[in-house]
Amino acid sequence: MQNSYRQGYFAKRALLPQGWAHNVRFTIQNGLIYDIAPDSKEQNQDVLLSGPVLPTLANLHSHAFQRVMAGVAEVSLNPSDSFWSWRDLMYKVVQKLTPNDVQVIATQLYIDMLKAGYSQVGEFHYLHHGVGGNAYQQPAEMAMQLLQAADQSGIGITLLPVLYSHSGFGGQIPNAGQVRFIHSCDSYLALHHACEKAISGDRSNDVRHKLGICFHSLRAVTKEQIETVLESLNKSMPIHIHIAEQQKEVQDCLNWSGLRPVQWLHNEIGLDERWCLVHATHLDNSELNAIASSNSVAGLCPTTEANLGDGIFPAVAYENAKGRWGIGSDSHVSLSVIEELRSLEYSQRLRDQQRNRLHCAAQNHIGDHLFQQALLGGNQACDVSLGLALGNRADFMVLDSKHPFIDASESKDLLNRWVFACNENLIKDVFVAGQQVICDFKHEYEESSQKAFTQVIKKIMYK
Ligand code: NGQ
Ligand code: ZN
Repeated sequence: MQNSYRQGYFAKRALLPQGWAHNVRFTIQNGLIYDIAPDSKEQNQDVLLSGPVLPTLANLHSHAFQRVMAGVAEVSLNPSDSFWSWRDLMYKVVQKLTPNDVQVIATQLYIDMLKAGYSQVGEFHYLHHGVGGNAYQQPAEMAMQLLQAADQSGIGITLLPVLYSHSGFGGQIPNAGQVRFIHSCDSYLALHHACEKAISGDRSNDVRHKLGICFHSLRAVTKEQIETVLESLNKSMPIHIHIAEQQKEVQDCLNWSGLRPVQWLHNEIGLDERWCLVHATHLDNSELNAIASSNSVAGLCPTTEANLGDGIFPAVAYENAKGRWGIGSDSHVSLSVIEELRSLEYSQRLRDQQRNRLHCAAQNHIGDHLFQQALLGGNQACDVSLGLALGNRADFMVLDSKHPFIDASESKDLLNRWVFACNENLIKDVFVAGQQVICDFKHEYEESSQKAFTQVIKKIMYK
């Protein structure tokens, strides 16, 4: 898949792990960065990159199918509209989707992610079965649609097949809206092996595809199930779970176990750097410190969390405790790295009635700090190495040098300009594992993908 020829690239400025550098020359071989040096000279056969070069990010939390309903739940139907009434609507959409629909939706979604500066997607995949809950002959049928969508778009995917068995704490039986999600431990392990086979078959040489373990939430699995799965599967894969997103979930967990969700997970299972705790919105101090000191990643999805009315993640306190975090676009009401980062910072400002909340001793530029943290957290949660450094996967994006803010800004201001003062898309070119997937703002298959997606939206939402 990747090119074994070694190609050179040259950028007048590029964001390296140590900060902005000038006259950066790097070469790529087999999809990886073979060498990289600032203060270099352009060489004859080099590709000249036309603007500032940045790493792309991993989008650590996605439910691809939800893109089809993005924006239509913004209708007041009841004074008590909530996360839970949104979920009822989402379950209705779920009942209609065919494997081909999922592939069409995901392909367009992944193209849009690439255009937004994400080059890896953590796909939290729980729509496993046919209508009515009938298992497909091939247990990984739906997962394979997602892998194909990733292949067509050129994005890297960290496939996270989800174990989902129950509707509430203490092993409650699933409800009618959940029948397409449900696995026992045994059937989950079979699914996981089928996914592994799908990835390690034709795609085994592909540095873009990864596999992880996933529990939908503490509502959906029992302690015994978590233990069995973790015991049965490879010990190095990332582990994702939704946790403590809504106050009701915290309260239900307390009623069931006497413990708050993160406390329960920390005490009963244990946390380490393999874990990505998605949302983790509602934390007391001891939970916040437990996540931070375990080196787990908090999987923050600021635009979805705002859209669903979850609450405000305590990011200032969490960063003071040296907590790691990354970003995800989750329900896909927004596909924009900058909007996720900006929303996170602004939520802290609105709560604290202060400015400039997220920064660190080494970095007082908010945009730079946010971008760097999201890069590291996304890498850890999705099991990838993005970032312009030797040996890393050769993923990067080029910003539009024609834009006055990009052209005129000194490097120290560039990320702040982009994150806080630009709404138009300034991502001109995107490369994944050395292959150019976005060229002058466009994706090769964009037109046909958009046509197919339009038909699926009409069929699912308006027929
Ligand atoms: C999901 N999404 O599984 O898609 C969830 C909602 C639930 C978010 N938490 C459903 N954003 O948690 O039960
Ligand atoms: Zn989610």
